[in-house]
Amino acid sequence: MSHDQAFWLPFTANRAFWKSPRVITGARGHYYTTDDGRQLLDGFSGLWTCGLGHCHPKIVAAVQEQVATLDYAMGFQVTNDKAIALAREVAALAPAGMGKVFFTNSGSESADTALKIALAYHRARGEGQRTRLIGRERGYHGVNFGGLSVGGIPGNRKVFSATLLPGVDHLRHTYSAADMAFSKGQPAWGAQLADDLERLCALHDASNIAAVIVEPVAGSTGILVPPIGYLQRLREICDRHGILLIFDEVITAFGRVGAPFAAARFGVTPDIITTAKGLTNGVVPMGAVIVRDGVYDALMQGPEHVVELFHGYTYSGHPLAAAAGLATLAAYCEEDSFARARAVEPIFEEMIHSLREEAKVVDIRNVGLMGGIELAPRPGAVGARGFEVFLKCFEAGVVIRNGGDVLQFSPFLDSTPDELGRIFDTVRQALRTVT
Ligand code: PXG
Ligand code: PLP
Repeated sequence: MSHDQAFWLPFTANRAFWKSPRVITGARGHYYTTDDGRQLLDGFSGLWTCGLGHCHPKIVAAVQEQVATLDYAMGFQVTNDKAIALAREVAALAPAGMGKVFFTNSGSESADTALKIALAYHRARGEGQRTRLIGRERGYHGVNFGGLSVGGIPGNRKVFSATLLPGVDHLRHTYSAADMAFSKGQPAWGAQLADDLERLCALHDASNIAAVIVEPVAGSTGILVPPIGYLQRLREICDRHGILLIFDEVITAFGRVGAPFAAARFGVTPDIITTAKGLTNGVVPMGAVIVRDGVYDALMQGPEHVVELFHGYTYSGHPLAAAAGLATLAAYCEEDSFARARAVEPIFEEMIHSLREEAKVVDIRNVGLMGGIELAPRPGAVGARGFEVFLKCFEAGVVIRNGGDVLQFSPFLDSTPDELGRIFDTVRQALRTVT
């Protein structure tokens, strides 16, 4: 038997895929090359990952040099120079007072790491009864058991329902079509939805709750932008009850919302920030969990020779990933990428909302360079219409993504008006031919 189709693709309809495979073999700047020699304009920056463009020359050079200098060094009780340097740079970019950085290899690992740090923190302070974790409906925190448990995407949870973590509850999600459809940027309505946390504090007793984890802007679930004042109110409630606030910024960090972090954009500082994707421009897998100094300090107890946190990955702070991260952060700075993204945002906003009158469009949402166009589902075939628009765009030379019937956009931080115009013209044509 041939093993030509041995690869089991993640989050993919595998049988349909192998009937007409879509295979990328190269990339440069804003374009992919396919195995049949076509050039595709990437409207999704990889998978929210590559805001600086593909094969950025300085990142490529840094990785090439690193792999020939230090391939790997033991990461427990020993480390490498690049990991130390990258932690320093990440901390310098982070909100004031968030000065400690724990490295992982992905967003999923970042989410599980953050939840474990929160539990360890409370225990170290003598509040070991604080074990409950609060997520939010429609939240995505990766696919490992911790992140899946606090996550709120029904399709991801269904099969694993009985084996999710106990002691988890969820805030209601922040979407209400009747109150916020076609909002540009943050919806004016909905700050009061944060009060749902007070309901859970009353139900479980706040003294049992360790942490609340939310995406500042929910990405995978179809771009849910936080209502004005919502994140501030979550912060206030957490402070009132001694609960740690975790922002999952795997998508929103490093320029995606026109700032180093969504925390900076929205003016709310959490206790822990999880990142991945844009940390290395997607070039080498890596995540980072950024922690408020006081949380770290609370854990630095006991005899000095004893490990303070029994957690870590073989590849935490991998030198190749750290070299990519250092070059990536330098490029963001040199190219003024976050301010550029902020400057592109109004053009992106105007163009995405120009699709409002197209048939089948029921909502359009955006903030920073994150955008979603929600389509009415085809009766009896939820998600089919969104997937067909994705396919039509791919055939027409533009890569977008669909999460069910929400078309998703994540253009490069230095996108030009012409590129954005081509992306949305292609989507418009696809919408006019899809049934
Ligand atoms: N948290 C958030 C907020 C994410 O967006 C993860 C955690 C998990 O990261 P890893 O690196 O383990 O995949 C993510 C990942 C989509 C899509 O369609 C988004 C992600 C993954 C797959 C699809 O928007 N984000
Ligand atoms: N499984 C086994 C048998 C291992 O020895 C290890 C690490 O040493 C792991 C899983 C975890 O791998 P990682 O540290 O890459 O997450």
